[in-house]
Amino acid sequence: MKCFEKVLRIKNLFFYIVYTLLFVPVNNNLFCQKDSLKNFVLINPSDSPEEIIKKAANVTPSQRQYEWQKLEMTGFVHFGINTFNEVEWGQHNTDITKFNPANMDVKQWVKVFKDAGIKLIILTAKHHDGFCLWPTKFTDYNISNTPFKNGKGDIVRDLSNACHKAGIKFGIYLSPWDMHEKTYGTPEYNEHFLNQLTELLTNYGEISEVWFDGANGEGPNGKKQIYDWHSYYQLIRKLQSKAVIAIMGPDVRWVGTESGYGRQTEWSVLPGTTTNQNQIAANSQQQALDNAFTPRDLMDEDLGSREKIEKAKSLIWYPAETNVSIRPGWFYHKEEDNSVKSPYKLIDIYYNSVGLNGVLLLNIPPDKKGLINENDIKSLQGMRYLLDEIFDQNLAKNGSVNSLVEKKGNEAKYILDDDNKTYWTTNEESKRYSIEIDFKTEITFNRAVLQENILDGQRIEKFHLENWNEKEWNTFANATTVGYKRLLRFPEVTTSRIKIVIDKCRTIPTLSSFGLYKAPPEVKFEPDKGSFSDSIDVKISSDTKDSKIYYTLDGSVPDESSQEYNNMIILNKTQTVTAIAISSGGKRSLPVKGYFNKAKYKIEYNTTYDNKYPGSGVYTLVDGAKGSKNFNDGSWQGFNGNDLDVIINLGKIKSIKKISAYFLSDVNSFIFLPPSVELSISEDGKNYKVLGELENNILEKDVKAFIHSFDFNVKDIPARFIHIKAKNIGVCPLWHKGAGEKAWIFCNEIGVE
Ligand code: FUL
Repeated sequence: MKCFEKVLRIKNLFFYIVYTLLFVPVNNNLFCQKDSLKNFVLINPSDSPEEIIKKAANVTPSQRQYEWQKLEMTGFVHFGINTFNEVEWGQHNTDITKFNPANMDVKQWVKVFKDAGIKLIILTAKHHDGFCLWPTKFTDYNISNTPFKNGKGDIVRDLSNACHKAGIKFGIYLSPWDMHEKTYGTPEYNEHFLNQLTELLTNYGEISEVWFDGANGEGPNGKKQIYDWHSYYQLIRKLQSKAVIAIMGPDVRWVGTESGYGRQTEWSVLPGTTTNQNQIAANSQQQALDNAFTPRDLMDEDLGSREKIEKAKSLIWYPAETNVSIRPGWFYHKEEDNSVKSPYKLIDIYYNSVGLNGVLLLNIPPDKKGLINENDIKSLQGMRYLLDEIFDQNLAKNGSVNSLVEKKGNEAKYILDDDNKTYWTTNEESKRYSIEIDFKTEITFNRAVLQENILDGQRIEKFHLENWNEKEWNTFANATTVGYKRLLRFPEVTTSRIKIVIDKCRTIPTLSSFGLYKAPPEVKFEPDKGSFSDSIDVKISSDTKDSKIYYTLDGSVPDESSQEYNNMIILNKTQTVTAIAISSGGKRSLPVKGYFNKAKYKIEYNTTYDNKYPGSGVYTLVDGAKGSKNFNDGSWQGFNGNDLDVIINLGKIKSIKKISAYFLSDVNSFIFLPPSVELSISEDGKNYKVLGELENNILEKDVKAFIHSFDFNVKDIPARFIHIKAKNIGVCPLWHKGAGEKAWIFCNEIGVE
């Protein structure tokens, strides 16, 4: 055996020598590059503003930050005991025996993510409730004490294996806040947390991202924890040196919102928090940063302008991660099946995250069965279709590129090759830089992509694009920062020449890549939905000039054989319009639906609804359309702090049997049922008779969102006018987190039978 090992070692040595001989030049380069990466620099009190800008321009990502940035799209899986209780945050003592995903299929998850173009998946190994998805030795509150696979399950194992097999990177979310762990709030908890980290970082192959959330609530004994962040970082560096530490860590920062929309000006170089020269002297640069890094609030609009960095004591490379969920919640809730973000919304998020120098972290939560829902899959497929269609062909590719200033070896032509490592730069600083591209023939485009060579730093502060319109140069797009990637959308431009003009830059600029693209057409309705009284005029438009629009009125997906849209469509009954646009080049939009509902009756308002939640306008309550439990699904009309008081006019005297008023309760979102609803009727609109008042006796505290209908069974009473008065509790009650703030009532229909 020993002898065999020796042979192996000799063999390895042999390979090492051959490898070194063959690849030394390449690798040396790599190492040089690595050595020259400086993601942390101190500012000396004597540094002039110019010197500070120069320093900022030369702060660069560490190798792990650079590898992470190149992923562009990463994915989040929120899955755990919350999935089974349909809550966002669990409790310290939740019964975990409910955890039993019957059709659990991690391969399906990985396929869905991979097909969407996602390159890394982060799993909530432990969320704030403390329940662990792997059989940790350090608490019983874990998957082995659930019925799942008779206690033999390990979702961290299954998902990490499936990811690695599919060539997808794997990351972990280990919530520092642990509501269940009894040592939480004491120094022992830091030991416990390190033990759990050690399990996750040693038993599951390569971990590429460790995600630390900032929430620090109370543990089971009411105490909060003082986290020993630096020992966590040290352990991660030791066990998984390539992993980035995100959010409450030194490598990747939170963009500052969970909407999916980053800043228009997004700097990766930010003021640091340290001034300690000794730390730099005593440690490697990265260790110095880890030791000095203090998690902090990063929600400001301006994080890295000249003004900010000139006041800084140090500068760090600290790029933005833009996290957002495909659904309203992070965990799966059945009631959100119809609130999955549409492909166009996801594309908008893509432009505003990846396209704004960020990395997108998109959450797609599996359901109780352990599967990703088909609505999420459809949306992701739509998003992928659009991304592939948009970025299919770089129309600038065959242009000839010219810049008056360029450095030898870094000529402007390199912005059009497919290699991100080659780039354009200049020898000297100047006030303005301009690169011209001549396509020889006219091209039409409406999207642009720019990339800086961030291995040299992030430098461009302002730029614009011009096209030659046979008379003069005309600006068609402008923006501020570029960084790793900047995507621009603008109305179609047809031209044979363009210019990229850099108006402001920190020292000399670099540009590694440039592209022009033509997106498939997109259709829009005007209005995009609505309720109407007699008839409604619906206009459909496409953002692409040379496209045709087709539509159907029966819900089916239109194609070239469907009705072609020319003018307005006039609807005089409840109908769904489905439209697509097809460009002359054959590029297709996704089908888009518009829902138009004809009101059954007339309605008058004695109180006003809030314009933030208008539902589908004045006929919302009488259009026959109801919605889901999601307050934001567009079906609900909201009254903020005031009552709902309306009169419905049936048009003639009718014999009525039942009146039902549908209200939403979602106390988490400040929406309460009316404490009482009063009904009165009239035949002439002058003399009203009160038929009754229904009270709400449901205790809404601690209850999830639900719809409640106040039903008046009135047994064949003649009436033409129906008067409904629903009281608002006014302000949120004392037990509520918004105590004293205005409360809402939400109504989406008043049904008359
Ligand atoms: C937040 C957490 O509190 C949420 O539950 C979720 O995990 C989100 C990604 O981070 O801060």
